[in-house]
Amino acid sequence: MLRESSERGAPLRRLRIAIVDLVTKGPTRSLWARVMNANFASIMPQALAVWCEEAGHEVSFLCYTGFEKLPLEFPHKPDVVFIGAFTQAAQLSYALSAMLRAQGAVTVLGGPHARCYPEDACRYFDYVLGFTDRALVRDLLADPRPNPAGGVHLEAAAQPTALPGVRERWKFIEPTLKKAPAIQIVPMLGSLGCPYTCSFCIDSSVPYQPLDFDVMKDDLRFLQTKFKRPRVAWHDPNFGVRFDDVMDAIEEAVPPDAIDFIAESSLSLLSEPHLQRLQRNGFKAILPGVESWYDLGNKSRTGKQQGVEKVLKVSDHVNMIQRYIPYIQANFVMGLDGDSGPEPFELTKQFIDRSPSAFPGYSLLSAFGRAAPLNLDYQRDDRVLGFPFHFLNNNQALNVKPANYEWPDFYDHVIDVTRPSFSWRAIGRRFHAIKARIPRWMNVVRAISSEGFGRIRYYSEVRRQLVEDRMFRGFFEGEHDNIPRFFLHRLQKDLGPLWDWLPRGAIVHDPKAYLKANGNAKLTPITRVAGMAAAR
Ligand code: B12
Ligand code: SF4
Repeated sequence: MLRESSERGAPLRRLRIAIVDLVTKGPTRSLWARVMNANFASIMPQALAVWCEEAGHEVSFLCYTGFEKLPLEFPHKPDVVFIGAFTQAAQLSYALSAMLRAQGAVTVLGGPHARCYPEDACRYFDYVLGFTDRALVRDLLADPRPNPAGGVHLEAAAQPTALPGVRERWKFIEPTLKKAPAIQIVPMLGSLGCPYTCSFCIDSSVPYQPLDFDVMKDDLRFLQTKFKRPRVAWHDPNFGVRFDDVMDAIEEAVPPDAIDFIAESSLSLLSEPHLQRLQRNGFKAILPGVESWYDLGNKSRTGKQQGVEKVLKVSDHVNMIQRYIPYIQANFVMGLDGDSGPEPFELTKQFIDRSPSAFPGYSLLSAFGRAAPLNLDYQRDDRVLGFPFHFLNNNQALNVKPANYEWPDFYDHVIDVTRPSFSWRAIGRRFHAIKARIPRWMNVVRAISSEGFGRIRYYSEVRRQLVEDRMFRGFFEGEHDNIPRFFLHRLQKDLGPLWDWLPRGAIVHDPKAYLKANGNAKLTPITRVAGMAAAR
């Protein structure tokens, strides 16, 4: 067991540590990705890098945006590699881990995938971390041993109470932002957890906790020394829960409207007086969650109002926000159990018509393993399908069988709402409804890139295969568990040279692992793979 030297606090063994932030799941050429991926980097890998250096280790840091060459290369042969991954990058991370372990490194996975699917990730990593704080990292690095027979799942008792701020993370933020050619956005965090309890959300069971306001103020001042006009994206799950405290801190730290801010906030927090204050302080983009016309009324401040009534209310609210904030993305979840028939989709179209300036962010309902308590119900009802993780990014697969739709009908509706949302008419209306130059062009790029046009093509192809290919449809119906070639080919293409490193069995997972861990399952075998992937 290695121990820290008592004299200088330096570790007995200085480790070479590589930290990889997988912002995306494979190579890309999309214009949107080119402009934005580096701006979607995570805070935790940067925080981890600070902690590792503080503990005396040598750190190399890499943010993978889809434009770097695969397999990734590091300046020195690392002893330990930390990988941060969303579930969509699970297979990429598994292949990387296999390659690095073969080269003698100990591998550690953290991030949303590790939190949602620890059982699966332990099959491919030496360590899998849930909530992570400085003490956990220090303990792990005291004696990082390989665990070839199965990874060790470690987690802190709760979310950390403090994280390194921008000033400390700058060394790792700067090279990441060099990869963003047009606009650079610095990630910041003011709070963790959320007081709301939306049943599908990973933070519905994590207590709300603000982070240190003094660190926040210092970071904002620091950024003014780095950019003429800094841009900051708040990664808080729900920004502004303690609205006055956060605004007081911003106002104390920097002059009004000195920094462009972006935040994800629920409509219930966006009252007119709050918007006036946000505008005064430079907030330029807000991403409220509408989610559904039939559920989650408390979050959008519409109480018991549903259907058309809610559309009118939300639409008026969004149009009011637009008077203060130039860029709005309204988020919707499609496939929730409260929805049935064409009406929810028709209502979304009405909303688009009534609120032409808002960019609609559509997500397909996704049950990310342990993310939300609601997932236990889906698993108990045998409704969760084993789509490869690679497609679980809120838009390429809905991994819960819809309660009230046949699959082709569901996709018809999805296409029916996506098309008019990204038609040239809608693009034009959005463009003219917004005065500010960057937001109006951002919307055009998003619509004509993978998110708009790309998704219409993708959903149309899925819809076609659902009606023409019995085997494809059977997988969606849960009649068999042979993953369709459509998905396998895409996965192979995305992994490129790393495909050969993907361990046997790593394309499939047990969609009921969470339920089984809770000791309440009708046991079914894990998903199998047919055809070419059987070789994995
Ligand atoms: C901010 C945010 C974003 C931002 C910033 C993303 C980023 N790179 O961090 C933006 C808007 C860009 C974004 C995009 C997406 N997001 Co998002 N996002 C969030 C949100 C609201 C907060 C996450 C956060 O930063 N929390 C603060 C950190 C400090 O806490 P934490 O995430 O709990 O992390 C703890 C541990 O997991 C661990 N940890 C985290 N990372 C790492 C890394 C390492 C190496 C280690 C060791 C530990 C570790 O330490 C932390 C402290 O305990 C969450 C929802 C939520 N309420 O949590 C969704 C969430 C993470 N997003 C989600 C998804 C699906 C996406 C998208 C795929 C959506 C899309 N289709 O575009 C993309 C993917 C982007 C990408 N980088 O791959 C899912 C992820 C589910 C999953 N298992 O993959 C979540 C959980 C929302 C949900 N649907 O429930 N997102
Ligand atoms: S308000 Fe947002 S962050 Fe909070 S529980 Fe609901 S979806 Fe999650």
